[in-house]
Amino acid sequence: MSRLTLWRNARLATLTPARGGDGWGLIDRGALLTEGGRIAWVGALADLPALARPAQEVDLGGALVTPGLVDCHTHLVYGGQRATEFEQRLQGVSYEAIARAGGGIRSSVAATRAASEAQLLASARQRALCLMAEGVTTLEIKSGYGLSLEAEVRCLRVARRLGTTLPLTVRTTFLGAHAVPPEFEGRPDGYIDAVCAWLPELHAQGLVDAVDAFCERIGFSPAQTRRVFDTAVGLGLPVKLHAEQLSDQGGAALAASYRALSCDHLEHLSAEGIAAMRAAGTVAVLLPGAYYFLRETKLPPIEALRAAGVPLAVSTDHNPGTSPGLSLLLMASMACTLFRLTPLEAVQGITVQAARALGLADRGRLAATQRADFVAWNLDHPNELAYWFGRNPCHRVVVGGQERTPHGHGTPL
Ligand code: DI6
Ligand code: FE
Repeated sequence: MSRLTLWRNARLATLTPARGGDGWGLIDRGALLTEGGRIAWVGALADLPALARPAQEVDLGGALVTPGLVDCHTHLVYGGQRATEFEQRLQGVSYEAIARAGGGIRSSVAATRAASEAQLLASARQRALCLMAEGVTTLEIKSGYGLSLEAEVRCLRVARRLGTTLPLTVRTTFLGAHAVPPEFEGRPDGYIDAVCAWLPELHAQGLVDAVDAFCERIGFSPAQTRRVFDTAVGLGLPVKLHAEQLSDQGGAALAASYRALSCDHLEHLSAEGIAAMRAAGTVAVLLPGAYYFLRETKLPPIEALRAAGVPLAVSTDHNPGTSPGLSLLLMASMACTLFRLTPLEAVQGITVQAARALGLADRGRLAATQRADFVAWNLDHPNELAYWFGRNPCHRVVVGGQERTPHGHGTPL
């Protein structure tokens, strides 16, 4: 029997431009044919191959359909919250000063260590459901609030568990080099030794898809970052980097020399960093939520990145300290208003370019052989994805060829 499903009566934004078309790749009166978890064919219904004999048909009611959204940078697993620190920052205490005084990331580390695996799973699951309600079908989750082997294992296991129990793909990233934990106070190199020793163990347990570090004055030096990357590359793991968020450490060029999948934040990125990222094909992940919540004023060099042809992704950076937001669509909006991306760039940034930042070439566009992850929206045009905020237009979500339930969170127009 045919395993083909025909999804008809859709207006498609394929993000695969036809010759002479714009980047949206719009197809009116469109249809998708899926086979198992993959897209077998995409086009105008009138062009459906005569040989296609779908076993079932689904009427999408004329809805706008885009690829499933990809949130490529989150710190979703942690204990507690940091609203009091937010109040301190509003009183004028800087994020760096709070970190240096032992608060910041370290306070989330204490709360994470104190939480059970079941508690961490329950809170992270609620956050994942928020992102999923807006059409996220692939989610990256970093560790980095455990900072001991046992607690990092716990956080990565929770991330993996979300991927096996919820209808979405989860990619895990080991961010042991996020901050120096209290037991290594004053001994950052000793802590990096430990991180490098844990990584083979975590990898052997199948818990790590990529390795990240926080290269910053209040994080780790380029030399320390290099040691983490050498260990990752020795295990065949791809790397990415929190680079030039608060200062220019030359982190982007360093990461590019390891063919990093992405460099993230980049407010203080230099021309050399841009050139190195371009040469290495490294994606720039823009995080307007952190820029907004830290009330930053220094913009990432968007125009220079665009001129160099560096791919631009956009993500929530969801975390308790610098970006407690759980709306990828709001990030798309802020990527336009704060960072001056076009709506098309912002939507590419939460789909195809975000997938690229995770090293995933099989998603982010609607095209034959891509994963059958797509979203039907209560919208007329895909540029509205970066336009509305505080409204969820997500109508139906299909993951791996299966409609996800509960799917209806949309507000009818
Ligand atoms: N940069 C960030 O914005 C997050 N981590 C990082 O390296 C913030 C982490 C936190 O403040 O809890
Ligand atoms: Fe981050």
